[in-house]
Amino acid sequence: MRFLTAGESHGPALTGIIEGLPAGLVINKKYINQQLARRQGGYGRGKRMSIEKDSINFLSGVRFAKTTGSPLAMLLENKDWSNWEDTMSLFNKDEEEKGAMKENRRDIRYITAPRPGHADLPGGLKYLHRDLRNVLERASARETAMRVAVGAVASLFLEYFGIKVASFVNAIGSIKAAPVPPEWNSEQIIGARGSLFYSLDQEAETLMVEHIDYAKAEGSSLGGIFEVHAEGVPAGLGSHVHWDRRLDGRLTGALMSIPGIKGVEIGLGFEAAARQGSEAHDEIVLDEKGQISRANNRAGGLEGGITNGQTLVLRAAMKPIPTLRKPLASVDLATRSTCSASVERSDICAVPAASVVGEAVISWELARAFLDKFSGDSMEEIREKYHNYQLMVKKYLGEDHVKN
Ligand code: EPS
Repeated sequence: MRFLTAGESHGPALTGIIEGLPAGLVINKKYINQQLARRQGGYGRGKRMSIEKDSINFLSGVRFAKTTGSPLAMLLENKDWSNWEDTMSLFNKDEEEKGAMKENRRDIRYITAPRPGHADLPGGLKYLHRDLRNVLERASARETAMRVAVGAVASLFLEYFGIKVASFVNAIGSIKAAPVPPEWNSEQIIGARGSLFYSLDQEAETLMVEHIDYAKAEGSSLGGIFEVHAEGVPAGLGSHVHWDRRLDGRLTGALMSIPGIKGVEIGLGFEAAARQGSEAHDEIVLDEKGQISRANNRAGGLEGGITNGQTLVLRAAMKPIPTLRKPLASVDLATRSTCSASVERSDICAVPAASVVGEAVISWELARAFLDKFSGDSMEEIREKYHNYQLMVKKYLGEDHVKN
């Protein structure tokens, strides 16, 4: 299963195609739109979010609300496009100008002063773009809206097999929320969704609001940390046998691919480096029912690149958004003179939104790993393979006397 997205932040629309989805998956549009609305929320977002009201359109691959097995094509319109038709014209204006930037063209918003921390300069160097808008339009986190739609389809697939993925915010800048125990279940975590920062600590959120307001007044921005849990994941997804089959690499790679993410952890993460071995692992024990279990979940549900049946716990750190109203120093590439970096409309903080994207990318990678193991072209075929494997695992663990 794979997906592609296309679309610029201020172009007409974002598009996404998922190929390899099994037939027979029920597509719940309302659920997908709820996830899109969550991505638009969170305290600290900019004006763009009041322009857009993301709502998914399906173009193919679904019939009577069920997938057919053919590629699923989705479209998200950019309402803001009507304000950008000149600057982002697909043909007319650019063709007229033959690629040259004319200063007298005031209606076209060219960018030549790269923002430190954004893709502007490296993207300009790589593609030899003189107008850095060609870079930022695609580097913009607007693209993550389609990834949330794709991830929501993946989570509909996972929920069918009892797997739930949920996220929450545990820090905005230097303000930390109280830690959440690794055994917290998804229902408790989903309780974070209604709050300003999607965190589980209302007291910390009061301080987070002040922190954002201060950063805004300073013309600055803030990053933070979010956490993703996946519950009900069977043991045996991923593999230790080859580097690119290790699921921890795939999951963390997916999180790192979200714009602004600079660090990722699984389970204890960086803290494990400071602990002794005796304090860093999860002892294998027999629980009160006599079943093989684990004393805790420091590994975050992954050992040897394979899921071990415990809840997956991943964390990601997002840097502050690089667009600053009080901009950092830059050099204008058109004039080679020192200047202030360009200022675009932006967010002060998008960590709550990133937590929703995190949930989406983890759902996607888990659905892929699930299909790697229980591959099939229809939901029925996959369900049967999964069911058989569950019986085999019970037998392997000597629990086959337990009624299924
Ligand atoms: C975003 C859309 C963008 C930004 C933001 C995230 O819209 P616009 O550029 O029109 O304001 O609000 O993107 C960035 C901060 C960035 O650096 O790319 C979105 O839909 O998430």
